[in-house]
Amino acid sequence: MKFNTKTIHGGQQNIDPAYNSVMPPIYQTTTFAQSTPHGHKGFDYARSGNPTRSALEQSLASIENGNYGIAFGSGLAAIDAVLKLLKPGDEVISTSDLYGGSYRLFTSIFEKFGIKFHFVGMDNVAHIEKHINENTKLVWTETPTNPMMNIIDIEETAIITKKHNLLLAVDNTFATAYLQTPLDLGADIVMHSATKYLGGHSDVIMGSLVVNNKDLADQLFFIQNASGAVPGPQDCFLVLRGIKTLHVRIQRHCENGKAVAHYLKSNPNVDQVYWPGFEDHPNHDIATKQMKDYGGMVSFTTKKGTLESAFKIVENLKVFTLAESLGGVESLAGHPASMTHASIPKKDREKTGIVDSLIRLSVGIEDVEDLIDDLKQALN
Ligand code: P1T
Repeated sequence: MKFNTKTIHGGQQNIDPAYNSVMPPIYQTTTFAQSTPHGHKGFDYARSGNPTRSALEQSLASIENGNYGIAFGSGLAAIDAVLKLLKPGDEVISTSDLYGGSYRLFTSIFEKFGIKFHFVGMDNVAHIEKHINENTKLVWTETPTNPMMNIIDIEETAIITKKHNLLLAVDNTFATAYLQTPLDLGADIVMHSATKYLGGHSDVIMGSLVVNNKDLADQLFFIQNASGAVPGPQDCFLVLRGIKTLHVRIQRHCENGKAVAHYLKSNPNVDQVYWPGFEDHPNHDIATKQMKDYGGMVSFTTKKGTLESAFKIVENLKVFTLAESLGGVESLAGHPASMTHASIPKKDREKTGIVDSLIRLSVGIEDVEDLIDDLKQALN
């Protein structure tokens, strides 16, 4: 099956043996009757498993070209489950440019439990190897990164992690499986904030992991049940519905993202524009190699370079909504330094380029002329 067909049919065979409904029923139940207390086959308690969740998990596995999909109550809950594979004393090498909430989870929660994190600029993968020692267990990447749109070479990173017998996890939230499939490039775990493009309509918080290896899947399913951060069946239904239009939505996000990025570059009040489709983007060639297109996320700084100049723009936008999050059909604008990345200390934030005048756009699928007109008036 090719990708677009998989978004609709992948893993969806025999989803309703009772009535053959085309979409899976929403099994709104906490528990399932058992015929015997021992040796029961099938679903029992709904934290451990639910048929609507299973239908979604099979869809997730199918679109990411993996064997096992595992759904969680949020993207952070999915990342939390990956870190629970580790034990005190273990070390993680993470990209230094990543979602602020991932950074906060690493430093405010897991450091307390004795896990050590090294934050490294991974736009050059040679930087990774310098931090590997006998305690290193996991390399955590995000590509394109949030919000600087840096591109990390997944294939080259996987060569390093395989050589040193480390797990490689890729946060694929910005690209989605439509643009890149990290497992095919050698990653062990692909993670999503399904809240974003997979759900696609800004109406559900969810996270997911997809893996190929059975032992790893068993450990993660164990953590999913034992820690209990599972999504409800209504939310699973919504994400499953979102995935069915993922390919058409992402195509339009990419078209509109490209037009907005080029418009911003031509605006005299804009300084830098961060979008991997530009030929002068530092890792444009890697983006072209590993992605089908360049995505709908664009960040930029103002010529004035001040916090006030960025605030004025995001407050004046009318079609773009000033809000956290991304990946929905509607365009959103955010100010990373005071919103999504406020939990990263200012000096660390600025090292990666998250300066006070940086604005991040999640370009939606409205008519692009309306988006550009809106930016034109707000940037005036
Ligand atoms: O919000 P949640 O579903 O828990 O996902 C966390 C997360 C993980 N990884 C990436 C790359 C993300 O962008 C996010 C969430 N990001 C936002 C809310 C945001 O506006 O950037």
